Amino acid sequence: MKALIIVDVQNDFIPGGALAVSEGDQIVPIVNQIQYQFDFIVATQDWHPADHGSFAVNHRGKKIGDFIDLNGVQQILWPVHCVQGSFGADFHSELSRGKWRKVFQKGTNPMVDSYSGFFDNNRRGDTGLSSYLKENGITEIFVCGLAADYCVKFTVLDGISEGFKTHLIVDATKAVNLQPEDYEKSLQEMRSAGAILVNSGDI
Ligand code: VGL
Ligand code: ZN
Repeated sequence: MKALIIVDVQNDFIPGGALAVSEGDQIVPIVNQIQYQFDFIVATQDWHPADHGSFAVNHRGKKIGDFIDLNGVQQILWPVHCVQGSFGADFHSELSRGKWRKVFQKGTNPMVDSYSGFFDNNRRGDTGLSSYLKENGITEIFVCGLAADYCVKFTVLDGISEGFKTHLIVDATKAVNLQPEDYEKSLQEMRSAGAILVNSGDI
């Protein structure tokens, strides 16, 4: 059985938000449309405490975009975003949520970032998403949301390594593009790892 995973469609990743993904709002009607094709839908939510180690303000003398070592894992520093309970952490107001089975929150441990909806960046923390899908007979996943070059990419890569037949819905994602080529590179990386790239109209 197939499942749709909607990654981090939250106000802070939408134009006007703290970590805005350009044109991020344009995927919302597409994601709403896709949901009609699925009986099994889950979402992920970036959900950081204010003292999270990925925020540049929490490191004296560091700025956004700098790299640090965060407990042995290389970490790029971000603006403050998706703080638990804030407006920025909320889902986009026009995103349909009526069919969602469960929301998996991630990035709650201040000592490690978590891009993937499955595991922390050090692969120790587990959100429970993989076992939840497997317990429900899911063998095939379709991933969409924000951002293509971070949380969507790592969710796709972990989905493959967890043994799911994994699809990326290309027209239902947008990239941060810290470097202009990051979007293309991440598509390439997902494709070579075994992801199937589809458009929403093909599902
Ligand atoms: C994300 C950077 C930091 C994402 C989350 O959802 O892609 N990117 N936190
Ligand atoms: Zn984050």
